[in-house]
Formats: sequence, structure tokens, C-alpha cells
Amino acid sequence: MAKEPKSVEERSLWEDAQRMLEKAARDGVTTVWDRLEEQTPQCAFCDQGLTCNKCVMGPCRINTKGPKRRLGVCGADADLTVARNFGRFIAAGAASHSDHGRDLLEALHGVGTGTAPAYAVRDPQKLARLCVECGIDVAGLDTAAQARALAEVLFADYAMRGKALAFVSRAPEKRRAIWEKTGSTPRGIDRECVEMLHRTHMGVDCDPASICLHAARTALADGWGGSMIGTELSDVLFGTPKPAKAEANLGVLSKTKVNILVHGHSPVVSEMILAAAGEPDMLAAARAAGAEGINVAGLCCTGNEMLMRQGVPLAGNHLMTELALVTGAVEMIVVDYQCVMPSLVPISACYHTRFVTTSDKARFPGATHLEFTLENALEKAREAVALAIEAFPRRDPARVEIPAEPVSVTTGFSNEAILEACGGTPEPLLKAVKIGMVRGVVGIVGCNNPKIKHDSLLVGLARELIKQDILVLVTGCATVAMGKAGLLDASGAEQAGAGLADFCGHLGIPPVLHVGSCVDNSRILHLCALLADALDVDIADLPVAASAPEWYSEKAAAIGLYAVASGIPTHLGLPPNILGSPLVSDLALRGLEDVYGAAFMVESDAAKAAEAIGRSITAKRLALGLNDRYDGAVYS
Ligand code: XCC
Ligand code: SF4
Repeated sequence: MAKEPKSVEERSLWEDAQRMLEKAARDGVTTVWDRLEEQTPQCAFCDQGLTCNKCVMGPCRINTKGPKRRLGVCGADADLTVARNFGRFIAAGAASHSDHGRDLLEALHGVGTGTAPAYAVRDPQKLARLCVECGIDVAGLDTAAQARALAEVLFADYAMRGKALAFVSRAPEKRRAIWEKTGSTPRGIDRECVEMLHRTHMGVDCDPASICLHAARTALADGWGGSMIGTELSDVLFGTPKPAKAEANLGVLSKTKVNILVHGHSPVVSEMILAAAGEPDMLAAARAAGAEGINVAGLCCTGNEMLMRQGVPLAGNHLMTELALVTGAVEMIVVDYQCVMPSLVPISACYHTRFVTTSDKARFPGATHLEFTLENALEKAREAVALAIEAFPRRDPARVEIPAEPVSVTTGFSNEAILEACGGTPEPLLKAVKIGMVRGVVGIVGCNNPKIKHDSLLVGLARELIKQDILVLVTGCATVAMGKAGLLDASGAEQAGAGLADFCGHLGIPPVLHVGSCVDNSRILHLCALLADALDVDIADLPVAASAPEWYSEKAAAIGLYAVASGIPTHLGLPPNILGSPLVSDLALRGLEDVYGAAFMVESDAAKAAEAIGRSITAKRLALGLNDRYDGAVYS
């Protein structure tokens, strides 16, 4: 018997989403939740990672239950099949972040060579710092020359750096020794991804554990390579984030202005849209079309990039992308790549919304394609904004519903900003950790997944953790959830335990700090390295953890794995498709602990997950000889 469709209250935690789900039904728009129900029950073999289509002797399904079909045609068993699938899953995630990072690198090179006229180095100090870190003598080099020199060094990271990627040197010595010993040191970003494709071809690496270890190396090439390059160069080109106030949720859409949503991941595109939308000619054109102005708002990770650096309001996360269009108030959605549901094209067509693609890598049939290059970016951005203005008179007020009032959020906590708030050193944070005022730090990251009630696990977990005096750092789609729950505002400290509330009060910060987009999880790695170095311990010794409660994507899996391989215990709200292999599952949940000093935990209940994370943090504190509870020691 078919199950009853879930009610809107069962689908999302939030009223803005629920009201838009009702409107979607009225407007005849189907959403990701409807399609999930249509797809349920999903294939049990695929769910467990037991299908293989890597060659045309197959496809094969590995049956772990009965006597027959226990092996694929080539002889691969369940463990090998799961490991090969998982390895490719991780490589796809690492490749996605890293190819995004490459676009920033090319932009930096373009600035250095004068072929990217609309871009500039907005944080020359950071550029110089990175140059020095990468062994470049900056004496006598102007900004352009520094940009070229740094780009050359990092280009080599993509190919074959050889022994180790440049930023691997940021990791604590003890961590690097573990990577050396286990053959996990990433040698080249593209190299590790390509090697994973090679290893998982039929008849290459047939040892499931060996494939999993290479998966960890591939993930490390993402975290300490592609993602870190993406973050650092985005700061150089567009400014290093500083704490600032902004707004979030669907209420940031305007009834009276031209609404432009930027969606995807790369600030190389969205920064240009923002720049074009601010030009006086564009404003005049918008007024001539009957609008009061132009409102740019963000979705998903590009939304995080724009929020962090420019205070651009954040309209929603992954599961809000369709619903944002259902407001009927969006003139244009302009996308670059990743996490852009193909369903957005037909949904745009239900309204007056222009769907604009910008990258040759990410073409969508039915879209208006304006190909952005480093040479033409601002020009193309103007064309795009003009299309949005043109669409404004076609907006049908009878079909517009903007379902919420915006909430206030504080953003911009780059490591530079966190250190600055602490007076230039990590000492004040460390002191708070030492006296138990802040028991630990947890990064809550990643996506939404319609299998989990939208934002419920993200918010539930964050609330439980801050009650335990655990400071939360947030990135990516998790950000909007925290914002809507009031946790990105200093007043959110009221929901925290006494110690954390005190600490937040001292610094005037919220209990959940927004540190950026998903590539910016590399900021968390770097912060952990700084804290570990200050205490002269390994990252695995720190009272820290990570969590991707509502994750869905290959990229999120890569993030989880690089966190674990960096020594950070990582919680997932639902497992990857590995349960068909006892060997791989056991490695993920336990075995990695022996290799990297950290492993995964899977738990779909917020309170239980918080308890498990809290226990792990307690154990780390005790091992460091720290009190587990805030004993009221004076913090000054
Ligand atoms: Fe995508 Fe990055 Fe996940 Fe959001 S959090 S759904 S990966 S946009 Ni990165
Ligand atoms: Fe089947 Fe082996 Fe080919 Fe995979 S690689 S499809 S298990 S024969």
C-alpha cells in the first residue's frame, strides 16, 4: 500500500517552507519531497553499495544473503564492491570542491597577468602572508607579481606537487607524521582523484582497506588542498570576512525590488552579479521598469560566500532552493555549479523567473546560458541583471507570497576575525577551553536531505551542544538553519549553558559562529591546527568534533572523511551507501580510529548524537588533564 504523503509539518521545521510547500501544491509545482516519495522504496542493493556498473560484463548486484550471486562477474565480492563505490564517491566530492578551487586559482592568475579586468586583489596583506607561507620571497614583488608567483606554486598542487601539498605544512607535526606513516599525505589534488578512478577500474586495487585509505588521501587533498585553496584565494580576491550583521530566510526577498538569487558555489560569478546590480545604470533601468531597486540574495554555498564577505542576505539552503522560486517573487536565479537541482528549470518556467547558467561545466537544457569568463565577467553580469530587470514587469502580484520576516544573523567569523576578536592570539579561546567555560568546539556543516525533516537535526543538534557549553562553528547549508533558529545572533547565547553563555557575553558573539561555505570547512581544519600547535598536541587530542547531520552530497562525504583523517571525530545523520560491507562499515565506525585517531559515528537522533559527541569531548578533556565542568574559575 502506498504511504500517505508527508504533511508539510513533517517535511520542514519552518513556517516559511511549510507555507511555500502549500503554495507549491496549489501552483502545481512538485518538489524534491514529492519526488523522494515517488522513489520510495529505493533500491536496497544500491542503498547498501552493492551494485556495480563499472564494466559491461556487468552491471552486477552482489547478494550478501543467499547462496547465489555473491560475486560480480569479475569476482568482486561485497566488500570490494562497496569500497570501489565509496572510493569513487569520495573522489567525486573532492574533485568538485577542488575544481571550484581551481577557478579561484585561475582568477588569481588572471589578476596577476592582467587578463581578468573586473577582478582585483582585495586583501593584499593576506596575499603577501600566503606568499611567505609558500616560500616566495616577496621583497620587490608588487601585488600582481605576488599573485602570479602564488598561482604558480598552487598550480603545482593540482598536478603533482610530489611529496606533499603546500598547505599540508599547516597541519601539526604529529598529524603529518601519521599521514606519512600511513601513506596518506596528499601529493597532488588532481592526482589523488585520478588515481582513485584508476584504482577502482576492474582489476586494479582489489583490497577494500587499501581503497579506503586512498579515499582518505583523496579527501585530504580536498581539505588541505582544493578546498583550502578555494577559501584562501577567495579571501585574497574578494576580501577576508569580518564580523557583520545581515539577514536570512525567504523574508529577505523584496515585494518592491527586482529579486535576483545567486545559487551555486563560486564567488567568481556571484561577486560580479552583485557588482553589476549595484551600478547606477542598472538601478535606473530597474526604476524605469517600475521597481524600487535591485535586491540580490543568496542560496546555498554561493549564498554563504556572499553573506560572509558582503553581507548579502541569505534566502535559503538546499531544500529551500525550489521553494524560493515558488514565492513567485524571483525575477532571476543565476547559477554557477553544484547542488543546483535540475528541477529548478521547470519550476522557473512556472513563474516569470529567468534561469541563467554561467559555466560551461554546468549546462541546463532550457536555461539562458551566459558564459562567464575571466575576461568578460562584468559584461556578462550586466547582461544577466538586465534580463532580471526585463522580467520584473511580468511578475504577477496575485501569485506572489513572501512568507516570513527576515531574521538577523551575525556572520564573518574567518579565523583572522576570530583571532582578532581574541586580541590576536588563540589564548583567550584556549583559556576558556582550559577552564571548561567552553568545553569543546564542534563544526556543524553540510546539506539538507529530504529523508530528514528539513533543518530539524541541524537545529536540534546545535541546541543540545551549546547547552553542553560546546561552541558551534557552522558552514554551508547548515548556516541558514542556525540563523532561523536565532543561534547566529548574540541573543542566542540565552539558549547556551552557563559557561558558553558567559564566554559569548565577554566577546559579544553568538553561540554559533558562521565561518563560511562548504569549502570554508578548510578554515576549521586550519583553526584546529592552530589550537593544536598552541597546546603542542595533535588535532586528535583536541576536544573537537564535526557533524554533517543532514548531508546528501559526495562533497559532504569528502568533507567528513578529511575531517576524520585529520583527527576530528565526525557524526553523520545518515550513513553513506556502505552498509553492504561489514569490512568497510567497521573501518568507518571503528577501524579508522586506529589509523587516524578518529572515526565516524552515525546517529539520526539529535539528543543521542549530542550525547555521543559530548562523551567524546569529555574523554578528550580528561586525557588533556582538564576539568570536565566549568568550575566558575574567573575568566578575564
Ligand atoms: Fe550543497 Fe554547498 Fe550541501 Fe549545501 S551544504 S547542499 S553540498 S550547497 Ni555544502
Ligand atoms: Fe560486475 Fe566486476 Fe564489472 Fe563491476 S567490475 S560490473 S562487479 S564484472
